[in-house]
Amino acid sequence: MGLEAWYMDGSDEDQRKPHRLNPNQSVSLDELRKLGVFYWKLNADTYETDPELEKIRKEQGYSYMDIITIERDRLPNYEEKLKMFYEEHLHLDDEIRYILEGQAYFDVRDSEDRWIRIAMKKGDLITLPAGIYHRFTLDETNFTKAMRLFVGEPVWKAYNRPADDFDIRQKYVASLQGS
Ligand code: KMT
Ligand code: NI
Repeated sequence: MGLEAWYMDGSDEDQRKPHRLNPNQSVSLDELRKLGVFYWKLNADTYETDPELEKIRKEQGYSYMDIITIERDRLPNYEEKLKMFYEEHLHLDDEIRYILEGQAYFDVRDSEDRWIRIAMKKGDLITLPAGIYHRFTLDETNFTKAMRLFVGEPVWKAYNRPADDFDIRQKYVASLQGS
């Protein structure tokens, strides 16, 4: 299959839990595409020499890459960073992440401002468009190792919501019309 995604419940319980609705309301790759979210499945065991990854990087212009391990005692300022990652925010550029080990959730807002939770597992590469409101959390396994890709020199700056007046936000919202 592909990637699993679903609409979230509104409970304040632990962010690391799945937060599925009951009954579950899943979200297809097609629906994600309409939001500008794109996905590839790769073989993470061979990421260092994978021609498929090379092809994507070349075609998409992902010249920059680094690897981040998100785990207590491995990531400096772990608690603080996780808190930041889970604040609803946007970036001026696409956010591109490839899960090499472990798993995690990316949450994105749909066109009606509902939260969609995207379960990312080993081998999943995702791109979130510039201007989309989103957030990130580990799941209950508390560990992931991810490749961060970027077009040119990376800019990690996040703008927390509300950032509705930003050009990139307006451009993103306009891109949703008629799709
Ligand atoms: C972001 O901007 O939300 C992040 O970089 C999330 C953590 S990277 C796996
Ligand atoms: Ni982000």
